[in-house]
Amino acid sequence: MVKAVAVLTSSEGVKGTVNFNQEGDGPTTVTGSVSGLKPGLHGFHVHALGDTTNGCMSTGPHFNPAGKEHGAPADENRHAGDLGNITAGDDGTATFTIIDGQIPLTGPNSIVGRAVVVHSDPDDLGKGGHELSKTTGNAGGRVACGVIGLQGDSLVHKSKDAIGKFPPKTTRVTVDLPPSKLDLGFSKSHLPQGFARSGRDS
Ligand SMILES: [Cu+2]
Ligand SMILES: [Zn+2]
Repeated sequence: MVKAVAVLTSSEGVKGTVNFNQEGDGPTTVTGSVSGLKPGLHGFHVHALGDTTNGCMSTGPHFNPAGKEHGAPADENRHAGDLGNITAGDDGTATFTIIDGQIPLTGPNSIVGRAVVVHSDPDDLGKGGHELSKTTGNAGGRVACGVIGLQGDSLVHKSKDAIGKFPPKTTRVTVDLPPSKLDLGFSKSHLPQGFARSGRDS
């Protein structure tokens, strides 16, 4: 299981958290909650870049490694980043679960390090007939965004491997053994104060 998360921020009071989970080569499950939105539909995409130096404007276009047109999540002709719309209730909060096969968390088309963006208006899913329909879904401004980053559990098995390659910290406590086994050339009583106490970090 690989896990990633994006913390969405905005200059317009919109905020939220979006979680991504992928098991093996299976689809990615996206769950999230975004608050501070106007009620209704809001375009929801993975954009190509994880660059927020100029706010959400610098996150680039929709993530589109296959060079396709903008579309609906179920369309064959869609950007990989096209996740459709999320729907905010009367309280301005959108809570959602999306399962999608084109946004892996590993491999050459991984979305880790890119950005998730919420728009001010509905995404027309490429079918609105507007000049922007086939590129952005005419979803309006970018009201919130966050960079997708790996979450801790993703690296659990790697951490265990790494730990196995280093001596455990308790090997420093060899001063608890009789001085004759230390072969350090001096006795325990001459060790600096504190040296013999434990292997704990200060
Ligand atoms: Cu977008
Ligand atoms: Zn798109």
